Amino acid sequence: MTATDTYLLLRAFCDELARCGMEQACTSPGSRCTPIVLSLARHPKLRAWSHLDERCAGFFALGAAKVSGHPVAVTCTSGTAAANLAPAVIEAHWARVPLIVLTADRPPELREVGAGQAIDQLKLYGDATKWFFEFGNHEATPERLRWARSLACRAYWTAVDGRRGPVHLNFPLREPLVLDESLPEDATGREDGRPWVQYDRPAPAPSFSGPHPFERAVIVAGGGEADAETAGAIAEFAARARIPLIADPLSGARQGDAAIAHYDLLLRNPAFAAAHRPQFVFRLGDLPTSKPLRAWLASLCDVAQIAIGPEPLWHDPDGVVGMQVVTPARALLGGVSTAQMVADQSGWLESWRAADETAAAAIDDALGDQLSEPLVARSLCQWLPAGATLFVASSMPIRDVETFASVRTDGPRVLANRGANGIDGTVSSAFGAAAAGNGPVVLLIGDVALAHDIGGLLAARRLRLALTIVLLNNDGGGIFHFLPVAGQRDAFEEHVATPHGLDFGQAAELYGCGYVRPDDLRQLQTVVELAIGGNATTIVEVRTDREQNLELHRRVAEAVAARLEPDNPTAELGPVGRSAPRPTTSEA
Ligand SMILES: Cc1ncc(C[n+]2csc(CCOP(=O)(O)OP(=O)(O)O)c2C)c(N)n1
Repeated sequence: MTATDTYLLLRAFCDELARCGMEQACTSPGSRCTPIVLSLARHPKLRAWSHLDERCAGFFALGAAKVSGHPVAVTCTSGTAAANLAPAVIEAHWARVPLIVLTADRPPELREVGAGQAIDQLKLYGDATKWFFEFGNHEATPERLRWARSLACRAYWTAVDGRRGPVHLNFPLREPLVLDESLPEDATGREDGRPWVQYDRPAPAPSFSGPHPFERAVIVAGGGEADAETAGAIAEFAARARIPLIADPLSGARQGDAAIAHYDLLLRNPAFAAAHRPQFVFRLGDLPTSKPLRAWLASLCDVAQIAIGPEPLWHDPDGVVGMQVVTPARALLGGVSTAQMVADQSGWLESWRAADETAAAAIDDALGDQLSEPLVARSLCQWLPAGATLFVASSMPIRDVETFASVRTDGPRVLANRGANGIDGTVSSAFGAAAAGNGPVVLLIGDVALAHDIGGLLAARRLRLALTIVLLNNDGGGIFHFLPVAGQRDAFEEHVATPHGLDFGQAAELYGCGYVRPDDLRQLQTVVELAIGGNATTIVEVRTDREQNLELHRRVAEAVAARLEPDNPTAELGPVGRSAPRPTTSEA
């Protein structure tokens, strides 16, 4: 077996991934991975993005796969390099994002004998991958080349079929790792650029045998199935059926006449929650983050709750879902006849809508026009054009976008890494989204998350990618002020809030990014508009204060409660009493 055999097999394998529809790959340097890196980089139909850090490479691939909808390959050398892909692989598993992970490895004779960079890479990512395969070492016979092509198709189709997710192939590679001769022309693929194995799973005809008509129904739409057409179809169905649509921005469905934006603040109010008790709940996609929404759904244990999606997600921590309808929401909703809907809902939707508008007015009054974390989140969702992508970091940014974004039909696409809710890799994922998409990408991120993936900024200069990074810098983890741990004064600041005092202007300089610090809302709008119209990466820093942020969230919740119940301005605020909205504690 020669280097030529290795390269012929890898060329056929990568060619097949491209024929199936893969457009992008991420590489990282090393010796052992050289044949894989070169095979990906040299394929004329693949765009290979080079990274120094495997953790960044993995998260970049994840962002690119989210935006393109196609699997993205990521490769690295052996040893801890492969372990550094684990956070992105785990996120991809939980978020149902197709990745094709190609790790280079020592051949068997160099394992467990003291050779360098040799760790156990077999099934390294455990159950986080849908499929693991050890490629082995082979001569590039016609049979083996066909097998390599078929194997690549299997990797691709496995990643996208059913519940999407990552697959892992491990390649033991023997020296020599570079070619000593040039490869012959490749004539081993099928004609017309077709994949070796085409794959078809005909969609089942949609039929809905669930309960109907849907009197006093609500739809809860979360992230996960967020292609624009599905989101539009959900919004259109809800408007037609007069069903309130509780839409997480990650669903893309916070649009149209039935969308309810401020459910987090509305459902804090027990009187509202009780008066708006539904008879049916249709749950689409992931469970949204909002704690009051989750608590409300959990309290509806005697209500018919029906989860609908192309695969069962089991997002039901409280065991209240009574039916799983396994079909794409879009196909199903399109098949529901008007006879199954109730024409007269006696003001059901109107009542939700009126409350939502009341909440929106209260929010606007309480926030005013002073730069604050909620106002930045709300404003970005109002300003960004259709065609833009807003990538939102975990912690308070995702919660503020969920709580404060308005209903908007031509809004930006909202993406986040919410599979495992990590703050890691967010900068890299946003760059991946910028690499794979067409429109401008804006990243809304806290300072700890930015510091965590500061190396991701390398993509700005090395890969010449444009990203507008709106940084909410409260010098630490602001989310923790909302949690009981904030009372543990002896250790809170140092060990939980973790202020760092970083000067992000210097980071911008180091990584070759633009840097602006707007003073007010109008300036922020101007710099964001300029930045998204340009072709460079810019950090737009907004300084905030963690304590004041907590206080502001509390004031907004009070303002909404007072507006909903004008006779009782000190009304109970729901699960968190009179304190500010609380994040899901188990997560932070
Ligand atoms: C990889 C990872 N490590 C730790 C956490 C726990 N965590 C949740 S939020 C948070 C702080 C985030 O701070 P920042 O990004 O500044 O946002 P803010 O809380 O100020 O909104 C941390 C450490 C996590 N979610 N993921």
